[in-house]
Amino acid sequence: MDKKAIAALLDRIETTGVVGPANARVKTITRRLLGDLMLAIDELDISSEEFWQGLNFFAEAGRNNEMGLIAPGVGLEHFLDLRLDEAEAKAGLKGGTPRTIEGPLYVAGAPVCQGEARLDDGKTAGELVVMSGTVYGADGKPAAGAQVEVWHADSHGNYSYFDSTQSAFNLRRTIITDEQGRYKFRSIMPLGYSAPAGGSTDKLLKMLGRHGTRPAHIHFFVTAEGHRKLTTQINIENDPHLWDDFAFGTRDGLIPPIQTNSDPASMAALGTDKPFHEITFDFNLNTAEVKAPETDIARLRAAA
Ligand code: MBD
Ligand code: FE
Repeated sequence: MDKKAIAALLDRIETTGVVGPANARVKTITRRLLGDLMLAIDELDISSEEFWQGLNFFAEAGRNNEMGLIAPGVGLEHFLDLRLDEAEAKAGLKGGTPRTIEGPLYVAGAPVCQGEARLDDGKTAGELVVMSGTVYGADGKPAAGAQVEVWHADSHGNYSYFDSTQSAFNLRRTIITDEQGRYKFRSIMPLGYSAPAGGSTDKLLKMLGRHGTRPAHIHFFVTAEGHRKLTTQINIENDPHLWDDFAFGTRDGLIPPIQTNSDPASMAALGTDKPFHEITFDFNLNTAEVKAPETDIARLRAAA
């Protein structure tokens, strides 16, 4: 198709039916994305049938509430991380715990605990895990009173709230670090999440010949006064999908070693007669005094 005809149509779309001032940003983005789509339709010779199938795919994904799952599944959420990394590097930021995708399964309003927390409700089956560490500020000193929001899946890969069989805020807490900047929690070992079978994400991934499974992981938001918000995860080492994550969340520096503790006194203190898993992981935050895009990202999130 004649590129000039596309440009002329885009001009006409912009100027037709104007009844008031436009949002300039929305206008720019709309023109660009529409134009790129028209070019793609033309150059890939996308048929009318394919066009309507595509449109209905997104409509269905919206009805299924899976748009937030398709974004990480096609690598777009990781792309946003890579862009932020580059912006921070350009702004001169060095070090700090690597960020990785938030994903669509955070729920605001989890119970707040001081220093320590138990994440599981005691009814959720799974191997016991104890995770602890220190939050360090940009000055290298422990950050007391920092907020560690943690959430993860159960041993079937399901998240409370989205899985209505789990109790409210199961495997979700907000932990405030103690005077030494430390946090600690006990929970149960998660399993990697999989995109719901038969859903929009699953359908797309199947057509791409890909699976929709993540390796086991634990999510964190770490916030402290004067620091950039850190969105990250740790992975459970040795998961078969560790470097085969459909959502591209695994990163070097986010795979702590996991120890097995079979000390009888430690086991007894936790009320278990089985050895348990121990993870130590520190978070290093960056200063807010930097000219880089905001990391406390506003987006629609679930709230109980
Ligand atoms: C998850 O648990 C997740 O973390 C992401 C990024 C996408 C889907 C499910
Ligand atoms: Fe997750």
